[in-house]
Amino acid sequence: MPAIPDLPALAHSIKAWGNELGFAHVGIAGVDLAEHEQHLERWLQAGYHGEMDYMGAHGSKRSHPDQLVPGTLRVVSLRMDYLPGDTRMAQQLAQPEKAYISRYALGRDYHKLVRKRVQHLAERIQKEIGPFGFRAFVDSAPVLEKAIAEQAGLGWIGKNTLLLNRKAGSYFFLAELFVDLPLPVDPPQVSEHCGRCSACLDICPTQAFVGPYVLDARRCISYLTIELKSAIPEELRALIGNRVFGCDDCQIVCPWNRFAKPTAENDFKPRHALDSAGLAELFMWDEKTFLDRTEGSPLRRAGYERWLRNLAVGLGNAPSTIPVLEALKARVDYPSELVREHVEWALKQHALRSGR
Ligand code: B12
Ligand code: SF4
Ligand code: SF4
Repeated sequence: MPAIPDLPALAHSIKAWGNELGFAHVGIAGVDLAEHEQHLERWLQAGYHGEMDYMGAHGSKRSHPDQLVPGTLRVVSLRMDYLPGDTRMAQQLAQPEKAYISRYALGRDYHKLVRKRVQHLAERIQKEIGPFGFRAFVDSAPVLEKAIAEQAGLGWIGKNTLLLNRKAGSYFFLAELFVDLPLPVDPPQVSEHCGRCSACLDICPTQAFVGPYVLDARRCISYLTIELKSAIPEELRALIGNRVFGCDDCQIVCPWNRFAKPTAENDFKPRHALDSAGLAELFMWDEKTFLDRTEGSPLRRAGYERWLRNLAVGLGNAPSTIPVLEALKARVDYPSELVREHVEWALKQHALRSGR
């Protein structure tokens, strides 16, 4: 029979191993997320999830880790920084002919990379104590990741609905290791440090926040450019500006992100100069170029057709320069109805602005 592990010492080692594997912060939570379950239910009832049917598709599993993976007693919550240093976010956003790609998406897709690291952590624990029950998750499963992170003491859920940490801001991914070990839990974060600030709510280009802590995803640019499969609602197109994949405005403006640290992961650094590319240049990529240059990148999630849809919106909001107009005209006969309709809309914006 394997020896019963010294649980406090094991918890301590898990955190140290997590840090060695590139996680900036590791905490341990129990499985009671009752308060968050109610918030989730209200959010779903209001329909704020839009087309993201998966958000409501798993019954109560999302707020009960022990229903998702029976036998789970604790959740090890981990965060990994992703912000590449010197990405000139504000400058890129302020140049309407440039494409703004949200900073988490400039390099390699995080899902596999982070999950593999969590898996390594589990293997390290196994080496120490022998077989035990575990599951590793990053974003892709029905898990209330921010609520778990708050319970594990990694930070608080801010008014922008993201997990914030006083020493690190919010530019990080969250991941979890569900375990069947009765490890000692960390004190949950009970204080919140948004105070009277409302910068994120005020800056949101599409006014997607219904109020503090509540986001109507259907208006969020991240949803519109990444999750939404159909046409982008016309009344929101002008508000999207040059944001073509995700949006960072409610993080850029957050005072706690002054403390964000650049990522140590080379894989998250920008590929193909995506942090400074022009809209017209990206719109002229053919499908093969798109597939080649987005291999292993989060941008693949959009697919080529929606990539063009998003860029057409950006081009419609750009100044009427020759490269912008030529790029749009080159795609007026594009075979996809979705793309054509957005190109027509974009050309109409230029015609309206020039009074034609
Ligand atoms: C669905 C989803 C989205 C949707 C909806 C976002 C949302 N706020 O729910 C869309 C597509 C819009 C989106 C966008 C983004 N996302 Co996202 N997303 C998720 C996902 C899959 C689920 C989030 C969720 O559970 N939503 C359900 C609703 C109910 O939760 P909520 O709005 O956060 O509300 C919570 C609190 O605000 C509170 N609450 C709710 N109502 C009320 C009311 C009151 C009065 C109070 C006090 C509290 C309260 O309780 C709720 C439950 O904990 C998670 C991964 C995961 N599995 O958790 C990633 C995740 C949240 N996303 C992430 C990221 C990085 C982003 C973007 C920054 C990407 C980008 N640059 O474009 C944007 C940020 C937009 C924003 N401000 O949230 C990271 C966030 C990391 C962090 N530091 O927090 C996550 C954790 C993925 C990951 N593994 O790293 N996302
Ligand atoms: S990501 Fe952008 S659009 Fe979405 S809530 Fe934040 S500021 Fe608004
Ligand atoms: S911008 Fe202000 S209100 Fe919004 S999350 Fe940051 S501290 Fe909180």
